[in-house]
Amino acid sequence: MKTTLTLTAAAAAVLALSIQRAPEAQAQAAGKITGKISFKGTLPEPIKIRMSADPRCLQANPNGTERKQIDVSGGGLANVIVSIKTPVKGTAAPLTTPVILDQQGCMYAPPALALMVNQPLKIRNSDETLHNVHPRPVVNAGFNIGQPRKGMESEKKFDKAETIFPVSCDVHPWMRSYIAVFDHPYFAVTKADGTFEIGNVPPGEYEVQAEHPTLKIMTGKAVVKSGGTGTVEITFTGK
Ligand SMILES: [Cu+2]
Repeated sequence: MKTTLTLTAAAAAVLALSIQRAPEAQAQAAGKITGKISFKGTLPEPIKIRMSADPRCLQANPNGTERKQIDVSGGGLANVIVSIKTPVKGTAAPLTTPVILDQQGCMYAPPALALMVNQPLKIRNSDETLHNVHPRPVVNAGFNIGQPRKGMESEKKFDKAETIFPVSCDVHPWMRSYIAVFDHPYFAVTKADGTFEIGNVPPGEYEVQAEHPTLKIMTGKAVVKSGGTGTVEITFTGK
């Protein structure tokens, strides 16, 4: 009887110690995924834009402008929306900081953006002319709003995850941006040099997806160790 009691007390002590130590031993620090998305192949000619249809737009771009469908700098591909494709354990906090879609010089800035479900999209008119904002999602509800004056802002949200879809302006048919919506916060848009960083990623092995507005979806793999950086390089190829 006495032996049993002693053992029980020892077991309890071990148990208490393990409970005390458990959070530290199991703590897995979030890491990140970084990398570069590249493009190899023949680049299509940029779309030439003449803005004579709207005197205010013409004033902002007297010599016209152009929009690159595939924007490559030093081999790096800009405006690629990179995200984790495989499910991520745990529930990530929603993103609440608004993402801005600006209309400036009768062009959209940025040319591509990504949002988490229900993250605010702030649409701004920085031009002295009428713009109308017309996203064309398939899964989410679309909308079509006019912004007749400079300085106007509208806030919108998309409540479902959806792959990349276009936004256009019915007044200025050359205007184009692209939006993707995710049900998690693990995404980023590549910078001008094709690089990206997805932060606060729990340790794990991930399939990484790269979506470009006019190219087919590509994937890669990244491994994130506790507190570490997983890297992935994905190359799109043209015709
Ligand atoms: Cu417009």
